[in-house]
Amino acid sequence: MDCVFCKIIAGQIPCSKVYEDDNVLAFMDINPLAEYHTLVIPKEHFEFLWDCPAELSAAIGSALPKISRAVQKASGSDGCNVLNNNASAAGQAVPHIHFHIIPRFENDGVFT
Ligand code: DGP
Repeated sequence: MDCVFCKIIAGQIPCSKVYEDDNVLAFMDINPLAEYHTLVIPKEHFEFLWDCPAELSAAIGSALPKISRAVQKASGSDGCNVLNNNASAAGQAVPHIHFHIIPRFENDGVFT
């Protein structure tokens, strides 16, 4: 197993866990673009979003609203970006599906 996120799921690499259910794990990004930048991943390994089965996609989709609300409350942010970089051409560095939840504040300049 050479996937860093699978190692986090297996407990072989520590993380700051913020949410967990049967299918999904969420934890703080090690290289945050903003405080409380959170990653949401399926526990089952798939490299690309377009390979994610419907049931697992539904589990991720069900978790994202509650995790983004928790991130918003913790950070006090005005909004957030929820985004998936799918494949290297789109900026995917870790080959395990993940969604970024990035707190945003008015005029914070994180993304132009
Ligand atoms: P992406 O470019 O979409 O593949 O973003 C990968 C993100 O994963 C990046 O923001 C940093 C984060 N990351 C990489 N390795 C680790 C790790 O070992 N622990 C945690 N918490 N985050 C990691």
